[in-house]
Amino acid sequence: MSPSAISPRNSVSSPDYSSHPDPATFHGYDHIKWWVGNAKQAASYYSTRFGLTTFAYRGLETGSRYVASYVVGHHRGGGADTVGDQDNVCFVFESPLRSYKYLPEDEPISDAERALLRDMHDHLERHGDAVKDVCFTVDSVEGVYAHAVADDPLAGSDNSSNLKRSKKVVGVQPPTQVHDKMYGGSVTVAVVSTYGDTTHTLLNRGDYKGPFLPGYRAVADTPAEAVEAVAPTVGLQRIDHCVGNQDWNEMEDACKFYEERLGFHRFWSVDDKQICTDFSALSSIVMSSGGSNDTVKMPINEPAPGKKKSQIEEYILYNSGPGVQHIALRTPDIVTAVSSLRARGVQFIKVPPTYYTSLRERLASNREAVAQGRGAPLAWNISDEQLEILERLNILIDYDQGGYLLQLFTKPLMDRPTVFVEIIERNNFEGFGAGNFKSLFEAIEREQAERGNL
Ligand code: TYF
Ligand code: FE
Repeated sequence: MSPSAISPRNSVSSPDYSSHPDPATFHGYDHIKWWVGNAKQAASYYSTRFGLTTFAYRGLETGSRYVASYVVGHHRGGGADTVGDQDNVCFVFESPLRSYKYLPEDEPISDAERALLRDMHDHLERHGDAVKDVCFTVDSVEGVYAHAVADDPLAGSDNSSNLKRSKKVVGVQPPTQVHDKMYGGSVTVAVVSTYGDTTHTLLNRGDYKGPFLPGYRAVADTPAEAVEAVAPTVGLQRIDHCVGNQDWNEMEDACKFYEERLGFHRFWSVDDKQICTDFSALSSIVMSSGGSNDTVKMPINEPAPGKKKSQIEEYILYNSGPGVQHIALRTPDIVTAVSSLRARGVQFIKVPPTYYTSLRERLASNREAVAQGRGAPLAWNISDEQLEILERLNILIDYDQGGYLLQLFTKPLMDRPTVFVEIIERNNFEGFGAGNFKSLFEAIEREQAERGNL
């Protein structure tokens, strides 16, 4: 089918919040935590390539004996009012500082620290460098957690609810208040598990006054400042959405988790007839936190039958199961962002020149139809000069009558073809680039072929 025939707007169903906890309780993404083999180098990579800074740290120097943790994002003075306020991009990179298997017998380590070391090493063995946790800021950590873990099989809470839920245990860490000695104030956190080994931290920053979270210290990132002094500004604004890949026939259960346990609703969906190339297909449902703002969007993908191995199957193979596939970072100016990211050595997926030929044809036929009195003019305009710039930077465009989005996808960011980043600029368009799916997936398939994966 012609790609632009799917209008995301038409598929947005009106949410029904009647049986769910107040969805307005989700304020947005606070940060995304990665478990990696070498957090020091990963932090340096994401700060210097993506124009971010390491602004908080926890490790041997701060009394953290088993885990090193670097907080990378925009440092704008610190404190609860600047971190986690949605107008921010924040990644946390963590690595184990010690072996799990080869600790000395008399190592003075707590059971909790030992379990964490084991989980980190298991995660690294199974997934490689990967996203571990997507943290949301919420009004009531207790309220969201209690609803999420109600009738958890092992959590011991009441099973009288008539929600038919999976047998999976969702509660990982019950709501806990954590005080910070150095900066003062406390936060409330809880953790629930979602698809694969991925978790969601629920966070309320309370009256905490420090740079990130209790236990962290503010740090200056002299190396990133040195790069910033010579490299062009990127201008990433916030996390727009974060997508999870599922294995065959697992999408529905993953979506039900967000509906039943977190009170999300289905914002938009496409099936495998709509997202396909000649060789592969996938289905996708966008889960959203709802409320007045829909600030948290967690799209869920699953593979669908095709002639060759789809990008989702390749991901599932190399990630050894479900996990976070891509993180979309929003910018108000994608031309500046992508020019700067390219100048900093970030590599993007390539679409062929025919993509722009066909886009120009579609725009021209719309203008012709309007001139002949058939159909309404688009509410926006991209000039020929702007189109040329977008083509030169290989940026993708999707649109409807009312608005448009500009987007571009990096190549996988690690050796395993697993996680990548999307750069996105939205102009009165809340959709998900359906008009680009075919060209994008064909471009991804060409890269897959280079990896010998078709
Ligand atoms: O925002 C978007 O357009 C993307 C599209 O495997 C997408 O989420 C969907 C599935 C996929 C890669 C990109
Ligand atoms: Fe996306």
